[in-house]
Amino acid sequence: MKLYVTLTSPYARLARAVIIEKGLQDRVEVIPIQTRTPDSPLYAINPSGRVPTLVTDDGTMFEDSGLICAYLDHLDGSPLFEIQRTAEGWAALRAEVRVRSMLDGIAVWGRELYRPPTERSPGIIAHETARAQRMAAALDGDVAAGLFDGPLSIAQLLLACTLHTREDRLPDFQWRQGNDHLSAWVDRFSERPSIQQTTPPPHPSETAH
Ligand SMILES: N[C@@H](CCC(=O)N[C@@H](CS)C(=O)NCC(=O)O)C(=O)O
Repeated sequence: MKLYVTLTSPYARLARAVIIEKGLQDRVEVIPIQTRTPDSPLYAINPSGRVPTLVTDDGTMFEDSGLICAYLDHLDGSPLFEIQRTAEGWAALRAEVRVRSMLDGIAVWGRELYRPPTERSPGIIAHETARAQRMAAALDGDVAAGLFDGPLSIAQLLLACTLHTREDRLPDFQWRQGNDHLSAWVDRFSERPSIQQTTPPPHPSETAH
């Protein structure tokens, strides 16, 4: 099957990390594709034009990193990332949603920077900057409370995919400042091969996303 990605998308990075964690490299071909252009070849595959997009061997298309990761996790019949609806499970799901919520805001912020400087909205940038800082502080508390310890989870992978080398693309996001638990956790967790091997290429210019 084929996974369409950009090498800079943190959502696609999560799916790439899950492929590595699950040892699915022989079953899933990762294909970088151009997004956000009028003639992106992705539109013929997925009308949303978003990555990650997965196309299975029978031509079925999946989008959304959460759904794709769940599908990939079940391919071998022994899912690693299933969360039971227990008290602990709800805590894990809440942590995962918090990371995704921070990432969704960072993605909006990054998109503003992708525009030519004269088309950027200072209001949106200020709103997303403040949101991201609040979320980083909240996640620092979650890490300190042990919510990102324990068995490997999608929440852990997504947190690392969101913050590892984020300074490179979003230097104004001071997520380490005052967030020592979060900062140390990301550095430690990012030593995993699935995070190292999915590191985005270096940022070519201030405006790329
Ligand atoms: N909820 C989606 C979000 C995916 C997403 O927004 N991907 C961005 C890249 S970070 C994208 O493909 N953007 C292309 C576009 O907006 O046309 C997921 O979890 O996969």
